[in-house]
This record gives sequence, C-alpha cells and structure tokens, in this order.
Amino acid sequence: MNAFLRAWVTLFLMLITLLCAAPTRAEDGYDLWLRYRLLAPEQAKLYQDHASELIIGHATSTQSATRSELQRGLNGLLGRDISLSDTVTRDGAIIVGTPASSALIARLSLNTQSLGNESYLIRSVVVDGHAATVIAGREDIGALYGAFHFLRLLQTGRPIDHLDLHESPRVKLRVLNHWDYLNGQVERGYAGASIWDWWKLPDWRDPRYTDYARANASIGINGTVLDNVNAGATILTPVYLEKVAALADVFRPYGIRVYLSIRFSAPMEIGGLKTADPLDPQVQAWWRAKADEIYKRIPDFGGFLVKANSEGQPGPEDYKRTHADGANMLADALAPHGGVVMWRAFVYSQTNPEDRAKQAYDEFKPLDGRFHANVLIQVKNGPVDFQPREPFHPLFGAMPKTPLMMEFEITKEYLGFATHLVYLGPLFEEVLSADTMAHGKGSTVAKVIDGSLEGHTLTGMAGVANIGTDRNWSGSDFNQANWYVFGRLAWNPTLSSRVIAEEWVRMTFSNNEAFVKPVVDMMMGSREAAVDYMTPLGLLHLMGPGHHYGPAPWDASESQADWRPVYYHHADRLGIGFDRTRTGSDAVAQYAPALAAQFNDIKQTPEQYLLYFHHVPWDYRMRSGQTLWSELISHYTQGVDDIKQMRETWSQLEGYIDAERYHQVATFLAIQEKEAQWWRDACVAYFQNASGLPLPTGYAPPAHSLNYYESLSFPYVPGFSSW
Ligand code: BDP
Repeated sequence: MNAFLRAWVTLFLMLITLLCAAPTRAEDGYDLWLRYRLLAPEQAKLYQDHASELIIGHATSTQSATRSELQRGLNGLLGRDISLSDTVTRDGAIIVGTPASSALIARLSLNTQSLGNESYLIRSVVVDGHAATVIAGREDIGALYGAFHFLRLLQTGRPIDHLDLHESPRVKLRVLNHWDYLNGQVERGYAGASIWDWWKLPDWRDPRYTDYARANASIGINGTVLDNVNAGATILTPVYLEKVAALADVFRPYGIRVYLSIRFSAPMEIGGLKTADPLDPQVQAWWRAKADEIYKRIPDFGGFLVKANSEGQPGPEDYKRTHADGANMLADALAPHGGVVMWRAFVYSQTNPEDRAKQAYDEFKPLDGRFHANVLIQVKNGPVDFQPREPFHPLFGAMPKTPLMMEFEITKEYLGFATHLVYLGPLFEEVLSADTMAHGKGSTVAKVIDGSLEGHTLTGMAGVANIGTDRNWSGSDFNQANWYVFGRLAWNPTLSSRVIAEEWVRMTFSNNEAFVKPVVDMMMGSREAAVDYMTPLGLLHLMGPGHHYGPAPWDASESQADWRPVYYHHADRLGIGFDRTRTGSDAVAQYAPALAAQFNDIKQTPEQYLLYFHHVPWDYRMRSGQTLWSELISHYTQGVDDIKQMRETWSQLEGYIDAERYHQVATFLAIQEKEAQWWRDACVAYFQNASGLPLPTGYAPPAHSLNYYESLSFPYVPGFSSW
C-alpha cells in the first residue's frame, strides 16, 4: 500500500470510528427527551419505507411549529432530509394537519369532527394508491400533539406500519406551577435560578422559552403559572404584565396558556385601596379592571392561582370571609374572559391546635357546592405536605360538587433535591390509583381528577416545576423524568408509570435493551428506596427545619408546632407514630366509612401507613413476625442497600451512553448513597435514643453519635436561604 493510499485508509477508519462513536458523543442534557439523535441502523430499518415526504401547512404559528418539529425530529432520527410536498407522490408520505389546514385531510374524511380540541389521530392510510401516515387533529394543537406522539414512536423504536391511534387528554388543565420569584430565585428549586429573565423581558425572548414550550407541548402540558404561590403584587403591575404577555406570545403556538399566582391583598399594595375584603364593591371592581387589563394584553390568559390564609399569606379570612367568598370574587372578574381560579386547599393555621392533616378538609368540605363554575380547588396529593409517602388526601371524593385539581410536587423538596435519583412516577401512580371508595368501590383519585366520577368537565392537574437555568433544566438528568411523567399522567392519569419510565429512558438515553431494562427497574425501585432511608412505615416530616435538607427527627426549633418533626412521630420509650384513630385525632373519619374503618384498625392498616395512623408500641408484631423496632431498622437499612445496588447497576452501564451524563449520574448516585447512609444513621441513632432498645443483631450501628448528627448545620441550602 503506498503512503497516499495508507493515508486515505487511515482517514477512512478514523471517520468510521467517529461515526460509530456518534451515539455516545458528549451531551449536556439540554435536549431533554427531544434529542432526535440518529437511530441505530436496526431501528432505522423499521422506517426505511416511511417518511419519504412531509405534507404539512405553515399558515399558522402552530402549524409552523409542528412542521419544524417534524423536520427536526425526522431528519435527526433518520439521518436524511425529508422533503416537503403538496401532494402525495410516493409511498411513505406523512400528512399532517386539520381538515381546515389540509385539503388532503379534508378529503380523507377521518371524522375529525368527533375529536376534542386537543385530540388527534394517527392512522396508516392509502392515498392515491400510495401508503401514507396521516396525523390529524380537529385543531392545529391536536396535530402538534400528534406529531410529538409520532416522533415518540420513532424515538422509542416502535413499528409504524399499521397505525390506528386516537388520543384525547383526560384532564383539561395540565399545568406547571413555577415557584419562581421575580428576583430570579426559585423556592424549593434545585436546578439553578428562574428561567424567566424578567429583567430583559419583554424585549429579549430567550430561545430557551421556545424549547421550554416544545418540551411541555411534547407531553401535553398546556398551562404554566409563572410565579410563586407565595406571591407578591408586583407581577400585576403594567410593567410586569407586559413581560408576561411576551412569554404568552412565545408559548401560544405550543398551546400553552399563562396563569399567574396572585397576592390576595394586591388591591391594597398596588391599588391604593384600604381593604382587600372580597365583598367590598371597590375591591371587586379593582379585580374586574385588573382582569380586563390582563386580557387586553393576553387574550388567552388562563387565570389565577391563589394561596390564601396559609403560611402567612393574606386571604379572605382576614375579613372573616370564607375561601368561597375569596375565590368567587376573583372568578367573577375572570369569567367574562373565560379564565379560571385555581384556589389551593393547602391551608392550615398557626393558631389551630387541630391535627394539621385534618385542617384542609375541615376548611373546604363544608364549602362544597359554594364555588362558582370557573373555580377549581387545587389539592396536594397528601393531607400533610408532599412527603415521600402519605395516604391520599381525604378531600378527593369528598367534594363531589366542586372540581378538584391534583397538585403534585415535581421538584424534590422532600426527596433528595437534585442529586438523589428518585423517579416520582410510582408516587404519582400510587396516589392516582388509590381508591377513595367515596362513591363505591373503584372511585379512584384518578377518576376524581379526570372528572369522570363526579361529572365535571373542568378538570386539572398541577405539578410544582423542577425547572431552572441549569443546562439540563432539572438539576440532574434523572429529574427530567419527573417532569416527563407528570405531563404524561396529566394527559392520562391511568397510564402506568413503568411504561412512561421506559419511554423516557429510550428517548433520553438509549434504545439498547441491555440498558433500558436495568435502568427502568432502577427507576421503579428508587422511590421506595427513598421512603425506606428517609421515612419508612408511614413516618413523615423528619427533615431539617426550614431548608428541608437531611434528617432532623429531633428538631423542635421551629416556631410553629406542626413544622417540627417531633410533632409528627411522637417517639418515646413506649412507641412511635401519630394516633389518627377515633380515639386519637380522628383524622380517619375524613375518609369514606369503609376506609375509615380500615385505617382505624391497626391490623387492617397497610403497613406503609402504619405510623401515619397509629401510635404503636415498639414491640408490636408486624406481619413479617418481627417487632416494629426491628422492622423499622430493617427498612432504614434496606433503603441504603438499595442505593448501593443502584450504584452497582449503573456501574455496569458505562459505555451505553455519553461519558458526560454517565459520570454525572454515577457521581450523584455516590452522593445519594452517602446521604442515604446519613439519613439512616441519624434516624436510627435518634429512634434508638428514644426507644432505649438495642439494635437488632446483624445491623451496623450508626457511624456517629446522635450528638454529631444534631450538631450539623447547613448554611446556603439551595431553594431556601434568602427569602
Ligand atoms: C411547602 C414548602 C413551602 C411552600 C408550601 C406551599 O416547604 O416552601 O410554600 O409547601 O405549598 O411544602 O405553599
């Protein structure tokens, strides 16, 4: 071989190596699950007779967005340029649109009239003798959702030869709640600062806003509340409304409406009024005028989210009015424009000595039927507060005349912040599939939320966002899965969290089965592992005061009793747990009679909720035959072992994905193991001190003394320090 030829061969080999290495080239997580990287050859083969040409309009901004997403997706996945066409000229065409936007679709008479606004169908058809795939909606947004679904099929390696899909969202309002302050901080945010660059808005529309909208639309999210529920009044001033309008413009093509958290006392703070009493005509007029002003700028504005009379926020009770008075007053201002009020049920008071878990129900249940038609009550999944595990909120099923929205926390305030790998799908699914028994067996929370149980058409699900300026958006690659699963379950609350995890893994990392299976298994077990090393057997609220980082079961420093861990576990020499039975706080009575009886009886209570409902002696015999004390220690230890196992699993997967993401996950898992051990050891040390019992044989003692764990302090914890 002469030198010239050798050089060419070397160059060729280098090129091949580079090409082969392409799937694992550096990635920073920015693309989320919309990576559209070249499919492996065996997958691409599935689609060789497809995607020959794309027939799609671009008359509206949503159509343009759909078109560019499909081009970007198909070109990336298949590695070829898909040509645009007006007619079907060969097999494999993709036809996208609505009967109004596409003469071809109108001609196919697909019965799109029976579809809802956001619904779509994807069907394999024959047009003018050619095999084609049609993605059709009644409205543009349906076609966009359909396009994302179609891309997902390719991204996850599914066959597309004989498609006949029909999808409609089961929930109407699928909304992210950003707990973002106007100064850029994010309350309980672990992914950097707020992505809203308020200072540069409205002029500078960061391209990131468009990517945010794409990501949300890809999973069907159709609303976003831009500011924190602990709201200031400034967001309602003209300067800020102009900024809000700019964001609304960016999101509109993607079917996303903006909403605002409002401060109930805004008429006083920025309106110069002496009161914010919802029954005061001047206050009512102020809100009406404010709503008119907002809709002038943002004709499709979604409405208001309100946290009132809770944790120091102002509200109607300041004027001896009810939550219904407050919500209805705002609802009336929004109603002429089609807006809604999402009024939070997360209400408990500093002065009420009642069990905190009971207070929201006590407050809201009597108001059922008193809210105007455009009010939804937004209820956290559990009665206390987004803990690693709680039973479902007893309000679900208890207010049949009122639309109840679900509120999940996607950001992992209580589940290890950014670094712990905790997939929240199983948590969400556990709550949604819980049977409230409110209207007989099968009255699941999902059916309350989607309106089917009690006949509501106004329905909603909210998720407290985990999004920030971090390059990977969510603070870690695996946290992206929690954003993803929220959207998918908001679209259809009966989907399986495992199926969703698998979709996500395939799109985010790899379709290689040797990777997918162990990673999905790891994700599915991760929430239970966290429950075990943090709050097993129905314990909750054991985290550090204020910042909520790390274990502090001993803590009694908070000003308010029900902010203190000791309030929740009641551990002493005799036993542990919160007695919510009939002879205790009687929180059980807030559930449907059959469930109340079950939770009231220690023998029938599922052990995962044992210490939530019962105060139990340490020597109580668990179903396993072990004492409660031994079982508690075994759960704590199991949690740590599970994380060790997750690390082991991950260590086998190097090389399947790019080195950057691989190494960050590996390092975060190491942090998680360290912190799981810390949680376990600190809790074991504390509960051992409380019980006075020796550790069961075979279990390692905590690495340090209880004093040591109690002495730790954590300045500058993210998501908390400076408000
Ligand atoms: C708690 C959070 C706090 C929120 C509150 C809420 O610690 O930061 O303001 O929920 O949901 O869990 O209003």
